[in-house]
Amino acid sequence: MYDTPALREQFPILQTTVQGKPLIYLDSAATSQKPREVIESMNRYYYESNANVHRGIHTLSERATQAYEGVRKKVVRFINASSVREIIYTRNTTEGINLLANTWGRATLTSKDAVLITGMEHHSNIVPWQILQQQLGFELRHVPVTDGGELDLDALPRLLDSKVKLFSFVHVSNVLGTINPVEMLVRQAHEVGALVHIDGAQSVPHMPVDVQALGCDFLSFSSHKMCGPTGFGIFWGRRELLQEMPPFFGGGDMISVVSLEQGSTWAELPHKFEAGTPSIAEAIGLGAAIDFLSELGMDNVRQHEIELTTYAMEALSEVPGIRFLGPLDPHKKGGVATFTLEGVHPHDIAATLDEQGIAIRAGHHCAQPLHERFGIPASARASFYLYNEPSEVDALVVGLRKAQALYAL
Ligand code: C6P
Repeated sequence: MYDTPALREQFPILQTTVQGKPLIYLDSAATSQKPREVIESMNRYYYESNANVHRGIHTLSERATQAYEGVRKKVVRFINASSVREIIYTRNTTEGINLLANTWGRATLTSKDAVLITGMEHHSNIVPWQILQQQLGFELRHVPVTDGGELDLDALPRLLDSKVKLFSFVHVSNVLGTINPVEMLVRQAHEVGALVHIDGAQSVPHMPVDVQALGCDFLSFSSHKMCGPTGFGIFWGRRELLQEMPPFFGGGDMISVVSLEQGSTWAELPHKFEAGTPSIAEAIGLGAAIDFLSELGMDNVRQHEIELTTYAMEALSEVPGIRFLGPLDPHKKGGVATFTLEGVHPHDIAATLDEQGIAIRAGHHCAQPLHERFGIPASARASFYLYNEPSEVDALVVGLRKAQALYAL
């Protein structure tokens, strides 16, 4: 394991104050904080190597291209992909899913088909399919969620039949924290001939993720939740599938030949899916974030979160009127504690905590259908990452008692 106080020193923002109090940042599921090395890697790029990639013959452009393309190898190792050709740069998880819907989905799906999602999806794994459904007329099904916040696997046999061409589901729920049984779900989907897309937004930053071991066909995740910069993400797909898929955006860099008379042909993977000048500094920042996480070891990151979540679930359950959403067992969930507090609106909880320098998220967390399932419009969520400590959980508990004293009848 690593030394958390020493690690915290590497995150400049954790030394800051909010409302005159030391910052306690418990909102890493929304976006993580960035270590100095990530921030400096991006600064270094702008100070020393800024140039467009793939375009210039000059030294700076070659330097920028090497740094930018080198990150693909780091991503390959991080998720155990087979080749850099499978690593598509995007803006975020949302763009990855829209890419899948608008390329594979648009080319494949007909009104005779079905797409299966689940009742615990983030809006970014619901809305792209709904938009496409309106245009193509396929059936959009979902696996229901149990009272305990897990997928209702008993419902799977009636939902997962040969009409289903894609099962797209979240690995770790951003609200419930539930870790879904990916390998088993992939096996069942493949048995009926469906492909599988995993929303890895909340898993890749927090635990080892090996796409070959999971057996999935596509994976999307965001850099900003894993110590990297915003505006950057990864869409991974099996090479033979990507090869067959049409491009997403058209423009510079994604073509082989463009002719006004003959039309255009596409670049080889992965560039077929990457049009226009990309986010170069952000790619380099993600590379530094992957180095940082790899040095810590993703097993250690996961272990730290299990220990902290165990501590948090015990401490929080002492708060009267608290009701948790999702599994209670920290081994079955990611590092989140999502709850409602009797008599206090989640927004009032968050505002009261903010006055004490504590950042959590309140609202529907871009998962409205899930909140509807539990009959609530909103919840409060504390989310933990590799830099959080038990003393911050203690402060959260004190803060919640204050909110109760202020608002509860
Ligand atoms: N969830 C949260 O506070 P983007 O915005 O594209 O980087 O990630 C979208 C996304 C997709 N799937 C899951 C499971 C997610 O948690 C998120 C982002 C943040 O929960 C911001 S809404």
